[in-house]
Amino acid sequence: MSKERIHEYHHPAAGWGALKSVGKFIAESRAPLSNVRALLKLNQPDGFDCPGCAWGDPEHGSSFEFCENGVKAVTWETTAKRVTPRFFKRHSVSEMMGWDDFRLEDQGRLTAPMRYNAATDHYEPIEWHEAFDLIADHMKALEGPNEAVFYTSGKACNESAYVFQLLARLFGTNNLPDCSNMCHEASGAALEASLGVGKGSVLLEDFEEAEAIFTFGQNPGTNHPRMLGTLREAADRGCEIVAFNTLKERGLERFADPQRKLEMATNGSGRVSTFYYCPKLGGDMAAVRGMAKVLFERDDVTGEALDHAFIARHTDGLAAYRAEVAATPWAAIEDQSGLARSEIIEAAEVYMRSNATIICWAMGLTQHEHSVATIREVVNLLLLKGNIGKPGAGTCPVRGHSNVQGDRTMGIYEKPAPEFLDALEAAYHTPMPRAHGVDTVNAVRAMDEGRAKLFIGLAGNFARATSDSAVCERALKQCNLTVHISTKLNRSHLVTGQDALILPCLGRVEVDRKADGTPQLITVEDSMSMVHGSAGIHKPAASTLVSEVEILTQVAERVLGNDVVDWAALRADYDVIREHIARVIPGFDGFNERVRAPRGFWLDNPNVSRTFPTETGQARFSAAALPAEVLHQKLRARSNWLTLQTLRSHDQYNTTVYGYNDRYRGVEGQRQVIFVNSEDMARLGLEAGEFVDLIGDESDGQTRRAAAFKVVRYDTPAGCAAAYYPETNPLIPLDSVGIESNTPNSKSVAVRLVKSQRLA
Ligand SMILES: Nc1nc2c(c(=O)[nH]1)N[C@H]1C(S)=C(S)[C@@H](COP(=O)(O)OP(=O)(O)OC[C@H]3O[C@@H](n4cnc5c(=O)[nH]c(N)nc54)[C@H](O)[C@@H]3O)O[C@H]1N2
Ligand SMILES: Nc1nc2c(c(=O)[nH]1)N[C@H]1C(S)=C(S)[C@@H](COP(=O)(O)OP(=O)(O)OC[C@H]3O[C@@H](n4cnc5c(=O)[nH]c(N)nc54)[C@H](O)[C@@H]3O)O[C@H]1N2
Ligand SMILES: [Mo]
Repeated sequence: MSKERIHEYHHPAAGWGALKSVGKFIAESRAPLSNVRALLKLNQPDGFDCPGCAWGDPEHGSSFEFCENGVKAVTWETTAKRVTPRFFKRHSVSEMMGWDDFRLEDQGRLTAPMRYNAATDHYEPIEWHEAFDLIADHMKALEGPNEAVFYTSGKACNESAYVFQLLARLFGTNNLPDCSNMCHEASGAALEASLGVGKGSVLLEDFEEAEAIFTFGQNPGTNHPRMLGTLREAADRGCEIVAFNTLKERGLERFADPQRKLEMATNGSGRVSTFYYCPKLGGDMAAVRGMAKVLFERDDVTGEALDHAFIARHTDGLAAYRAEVAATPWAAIEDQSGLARSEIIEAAEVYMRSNATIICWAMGLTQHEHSVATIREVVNLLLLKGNIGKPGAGTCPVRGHSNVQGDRTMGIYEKPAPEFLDALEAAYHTPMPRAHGVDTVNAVRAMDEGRAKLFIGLAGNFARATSDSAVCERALKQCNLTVHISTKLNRSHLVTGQDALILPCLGRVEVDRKADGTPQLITVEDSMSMVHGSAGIHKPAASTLVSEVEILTQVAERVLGNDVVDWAALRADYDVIREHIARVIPGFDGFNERVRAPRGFWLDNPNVSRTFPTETGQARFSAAALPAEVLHQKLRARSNWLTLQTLRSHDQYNTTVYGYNDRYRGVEGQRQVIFVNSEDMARLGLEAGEFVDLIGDESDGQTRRAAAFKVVRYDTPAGCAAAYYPETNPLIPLDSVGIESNTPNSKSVAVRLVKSQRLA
């Protein structure tokens, strides 16, 4: 761990800092040469899909796409460190419960299937076939299929996701929660309601034609570094970039491209955003409402601010929306957004002068109580100027995990559409469960209340990623069996049910071979609905590792038999899985041929041709009132409470902590920090560098605390603080969720700060 230090970061994002950091990660993974080889194959036509993020690949992928994020993800997976049965013999589960997230995953790749022994408090080796039998026995012993929960993280490829949902549904349940429930659920719900398709409508090419690009609640410098290059190119050709972010994120402000030699040599600092606004947490709906107000007012005068032809032909609900906007007073807009009317007018001017606008967003919009309404308001703004279904314009929810969008396409969803179930029934001649299953928050409730007794996690770190950590852990511990299909050790493995298994699997960079030695292909779908193949190139981390598909089909075979599905055929050749997918899921005809084309293929999104499969067949304006008060307004009157957003540092991938630096925010060697505005520090009597404990809402009797966070003075709007996830998940009540999305409100958490006993 490097020395603890807080300082101001003056350099542009990416640039030399990123190169230095990359060198460090390659060296520390202890497998330098093979890593470099792996990197050269990353996101290339014949390589493997980067496990980093879901940003699209350029059309002509001949040049090596450099990305710090990708380097970290790959070196983390190709590390030479190993977690063997001997390791588990040395360390009890109770001992490892005292380790932090970095230390757990830094032990290296899991190598052997392990079963928890409560008597010794150690994980002990188990044979693969015994593990499969054990899971099957537990599943068969349940009183009903809804007692099982099948969780998926967006790292899972299309083939394993399809098999996983098929196993769950043939078993009889739609209990298929996923990381999307905590991530872009609100985007899907809002887009589905407004436009009839729960996915973004832009392609990477659209960024080359946009005249303005707005980003809301997103930190691409850290979380989607390849997007920075796209934004930079757009800025270079005169496209206006407008950022709405509660924090001044370095990557959005300035950026030096490692692929441009001159810029690197001069440490040039090209501006990325032309305009940068810092709304208060949860204040974006008000900001966008204000922009719409400016558009309507201008149109009343000129008759040209709106795209009347588009609105008449393709939308409904304008009159109600117009009335709602007119009824929203500027005072409410300014108070809720924390932005001045003049700033909102300035942003609206950019929007009005652009003939093609893309709006991007991520967790800063999706993890609030009013996220669905906010994203529908963003769509309203796009509709006003016909910015959907034309080149250079559209919606761009920037996804997180590399295949989170694909997993949903494959049917990982607790509320499947009836047509999807019909297609499964037609293909397998077996009735499918129709009742909705549980999402992540409801899965925790079901386990906590004894309604669910078996948990299987396909990738991910459920116990750590989910809100209300103490409640979530209590829930998992009550299960008869917990199973985690994983590449690395994490906290979820330590939160054991009465019986518990860790099943290690191949990572995406590794070769997965058929019985005859030829390599298998897997597929993924990116944020822009491009489906492409991925094949690992590395020797597996251990000869004992098997693929996710192998694990899932072995379990399925034991539980369901081979009458309906020939599971052995699925695992023998993933082409067979893709044939099943082609039969069931629209858009996948000829899957096996099309995915072998150099850049794969695009899944048609009807929005692109201005088709809106909503209830009315039109794109729908939504006329919701602004929330009466968002959290920062509610807490204003309560002394020493702040609204906390929980976000990612530069050195982490969700619950995977690569290191303790957050380069662009000037934090070194530590993660237990809370960023607080100067005025709030004065009001609360806090000094920079002193330690506070964070206390969440405990009004329901549940203790919610996170101890010893160092106060860092930071340029964040008054009343709004920030700290890293997942350390702050114990503070978020399970019931604090978004309306219609049921996503934990990770970006508006009520917290009280008290000086730490330890170091006060
Ligand atoms: N290196 C790295 N890459 C990743 C990940 C990672 O952990 N590490 N995670 C992946 C995943 S799963 C996801 S979902 C994405 C996440 O990508 P992001 O959404 O960029 O991730 P967060 O760190 O949660 O950042 C939220 C951003 O929104 C801003 N924000 C918070 N609340 C508000 C608000 O109310 N209004 C506005 N306007 N801004 C707000 C914050 O200041 C912050 O810049 O990244 C993916 N890529
Ligand atoms: N407070 C707060 N909570 C949040 C968020 C937030 O912003 N704030 N963000 C939410 C978001 S956006 C998301 S997406 C979720 C993330 O939730 P998850 O997706 O559940 O969590 P990850 O940290 O991505 O999972 C990491 C683990 O995945 C396993 N893994 C990695 N690669 C592979 C693979 O190829 N195969 C298999 N089988 N396993 C693999 C490793 O064992 C690793 O320990 O967290 C959510 N939770
Ligand atoms: Mo995510």
